[in-house]
Amino acid sequence: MLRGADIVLRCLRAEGADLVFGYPGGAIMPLYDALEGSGVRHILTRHEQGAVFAAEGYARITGEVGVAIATSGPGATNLVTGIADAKMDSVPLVCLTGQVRTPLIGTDAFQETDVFGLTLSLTKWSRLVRTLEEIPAVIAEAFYWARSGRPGPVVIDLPVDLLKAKMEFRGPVEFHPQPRPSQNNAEPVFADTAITLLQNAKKPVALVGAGAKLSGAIDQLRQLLDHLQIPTFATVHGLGAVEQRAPYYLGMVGMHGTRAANMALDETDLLLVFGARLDDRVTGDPIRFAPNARIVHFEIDPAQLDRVRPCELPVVGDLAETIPAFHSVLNRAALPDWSAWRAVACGAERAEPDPRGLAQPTKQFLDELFSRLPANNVIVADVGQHQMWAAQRYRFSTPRGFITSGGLGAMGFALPAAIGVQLARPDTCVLCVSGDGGIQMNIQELATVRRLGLPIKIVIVDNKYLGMVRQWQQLFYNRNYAETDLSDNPDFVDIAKAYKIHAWRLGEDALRQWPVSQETGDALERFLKSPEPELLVFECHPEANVFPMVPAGAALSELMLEED
Ligand SMILES: Cc1ncc(C[n+]2csc(CCOP(=O)(O)OP(=O)(O)O)c2C)c(N)n1
Ligand SMILES: [Mg+2]
Repeated sequence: MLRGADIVLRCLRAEGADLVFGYPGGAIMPLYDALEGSGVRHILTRHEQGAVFAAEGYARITGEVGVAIATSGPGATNLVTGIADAKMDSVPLVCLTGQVRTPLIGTDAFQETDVFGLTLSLTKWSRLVRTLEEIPAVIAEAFYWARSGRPGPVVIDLPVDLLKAKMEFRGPVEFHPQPRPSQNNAEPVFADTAITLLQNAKKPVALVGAGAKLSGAIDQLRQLLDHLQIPTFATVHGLGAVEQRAPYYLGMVGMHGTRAANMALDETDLLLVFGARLDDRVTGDPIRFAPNARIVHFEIDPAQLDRVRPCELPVVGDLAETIPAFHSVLNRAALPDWSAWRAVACGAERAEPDPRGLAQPTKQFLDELFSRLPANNVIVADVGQHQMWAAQRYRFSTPRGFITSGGLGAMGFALPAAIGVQLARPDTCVLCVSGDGGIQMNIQELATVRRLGLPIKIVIVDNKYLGMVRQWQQLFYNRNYAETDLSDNPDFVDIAKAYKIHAWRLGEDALRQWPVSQETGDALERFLKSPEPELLVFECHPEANVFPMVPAGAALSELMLEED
């Protein structure tokens, strides 16, 4: 005979979830009572939002399901932002929430919230558990939906009486969904259409999104791109998927993408999309998006197709299967010579100029820092200007090496996510790049970092503003910097010290000398190599901006370049 709580933990282990993140409270106490000896390692964060972001960090780096646990009511509501984030960025996540006793459900009991209803539109699947007996099947199904197809978050709401009740446990079960007719692309039609489209294309391009890394089809994708040799660019979540040194690679596309990538996307007549949903940060004004392009869309989630306009050839399925199928079709056909187009799109005239303007020292600082990272590194960025600068300066070919809240854009993501990443990859150099605004949204997780002794390297790009919002105020709201001034920031070095984390400060002046002085170089080297947690406050010019920039609602061709 086992308690419901013991059964939950046994089932978690059966799913491979032996590292979980959470925060206890009344309705989930039986689960915490059962933790010891269960074989499940629980990481206590200092806020449930920290737990869910840490679980996401773990899931984003490993591709495995992340698990977050919270109590009912306020514990559960604190998970909501992370659930929404996981949905937007296709992160496999199982959230376990405690619930009030079954007979009290619906009575406005103490700490009762309708978590099921609250998260319905944010989850792939969710369940309020009603009987003890169904627990093994519910957990198996939850993990199945979290990781299957386009991954995403699920919620299991567990009434406390069921966690305490006992039953005979016959072991974990497996979930097998009803077989559905497959959406296989009928091979002959697919092959004919694909070949015709490519043979008629004069300016083809490839756009790589998160789906490329989620499918694990990196080698297959790189082989295909090497074969095609067409101008290629990535979304923020596609960074690292394409070999950086490939001569046809143009970097990031979209609102803060490179000029070359945005111009090629504006001019193309055939757009191959690999696992990207084409949201407005990538398309600019959807009406004027890639006006001459026919679209071939490789995508696992049919709901993402035809968002901007109908695509000529939808290729629905796991990219690990559809890319090789497409490649073998191409091997049968003679492709046009696109070298002249490639020379224009990838030519020196469109190359990125060296950093200049007020953001120059910050960009150089990031270049200097990134160039000193060991090959085995992961960058976890928060949300704002620093995030876009980090994405722009990212030069690695590691598919899961740049982690950020892209779809939801949730400030406060980076520090707790870095905790999940570092726990999953103890030997990796994890660099957390945050803003002075975002760090304060989950700064309490410095306690978690310290307690676990995680050697995370935290950089705060301190511009004393909610910089990204201030940039929009400067450019589009007549410099009315309403409520974005953070000049009364606390001293982050002192704060880190209070958490017993070594911290130091670097001014822009250190970057005016180029290359940097021996002293600065040594200090950065020590920072990155330290076996302990470290925090560095980089003082960024308050009015530095992120360029290039496609203003919201503008076409990609209306890109604003660096101010002089
Ligand atoms: C939770 C949350 N609240 C508000 C926003 C809106 N927002 C986007 S960027 C930004 C400014 C971030 O400031 P900071 O962390 O200092 O980064 P910076 O842009 O200055 O580099 C804000 C407020 C958001 N993305 N997430
Ligand atoms: Mg800031």
